[in-house]
Amino acid sequence: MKRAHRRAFLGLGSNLGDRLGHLRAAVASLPDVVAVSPVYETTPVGGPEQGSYLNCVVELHTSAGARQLLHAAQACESAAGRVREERWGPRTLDVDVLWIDGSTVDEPDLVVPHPRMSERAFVLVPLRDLAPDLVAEIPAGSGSEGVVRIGPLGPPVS
Ligand code: GSY
Repeated sequence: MKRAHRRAFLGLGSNLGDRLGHLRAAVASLPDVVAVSPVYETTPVGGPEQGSYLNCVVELHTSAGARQLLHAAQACESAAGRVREERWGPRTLDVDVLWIDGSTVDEPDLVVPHPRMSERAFVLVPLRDLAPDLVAEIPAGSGSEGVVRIGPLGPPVS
């Protein structure tokens, strides 16, 4: 039976190389994107000392399941030349499956909704732009003072 289209959100972040270019290329290659939040420059959360991130959130209307979305996310990360070295360390591109309407997954390599999304202003602020119904508040201590709106993502540069 064909699966119905569901609303889903992915979080994107980059703090190495052509940060905006990595975000634009990922959004262009992801399936079923219906909306893209503004881009924010954000203070790194966790990990070693590292450069600031650009973050945004995309909304999909998709029949893809959580694992298919994880594979699409990992393909974007590979295309951006991501090398998995230090946990929480700097990266050309990070794409997280944040939330899928009506879907929960709890597996070693994939947890949906994303377990830390409600603690991270760099996710909550752009997510609220697209889905105010999902973000009741930005909690104090989530780093919102380090989240600065840059503007729209814009198209990939060919
Ligand atoms: O979890 C995504 C990668 N990441 C980020 C990020 O995207 N933005 C900010 N501000 N800090 C981060 N720390 C990690 S790890």
